[in-house]
Amino acid sequence: MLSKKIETALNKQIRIEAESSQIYLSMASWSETKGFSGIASFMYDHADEERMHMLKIVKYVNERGGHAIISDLVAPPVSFDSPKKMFETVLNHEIFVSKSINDLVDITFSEKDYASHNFLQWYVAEQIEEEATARTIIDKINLIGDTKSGFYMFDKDIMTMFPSDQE
Ligand code: OFO
Repeated sequence: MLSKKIETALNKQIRIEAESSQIYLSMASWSETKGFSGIASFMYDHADEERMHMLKIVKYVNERGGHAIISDLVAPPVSFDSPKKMFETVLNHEIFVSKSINDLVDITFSEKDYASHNFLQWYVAEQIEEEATARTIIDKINLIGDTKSGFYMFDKDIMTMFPSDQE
């Protein structure tokens, strides 16, 4: 059985993961309207991944005798100055999510809830990967600079560089 404190913290994380999914969906839509179809596919896939992150917690909370709450969400930004700015937003967002997961892990220690601690290890590893992906993409964009042909190649290659793991 989950303690109230853990249940509340996990419900907060459910909301954060759902908002992450909406942020990536909004980025996908913006990219698609700008003709960046490769970046759009990457973002659509990522929106699905974030939904899976959310669902895993929903199921876990209910399985442990809590009640997963599906709440309203803060609307994501709808447009971005450039792909580079957009990926900087991704990185900052993932750093924020990592902090939230770390705070959650801290709470599992103070509540002596080792099952939840164990459950969250997957998220700890996933956050390392997500931050690294965003950093790598920003590095690549910096390498390309502002050239149209470079961006054309980048847009074509992004899905092969970062295939979706659907998690
Ligand atoms: Fe759920 O990993 Fe990104 O936000």
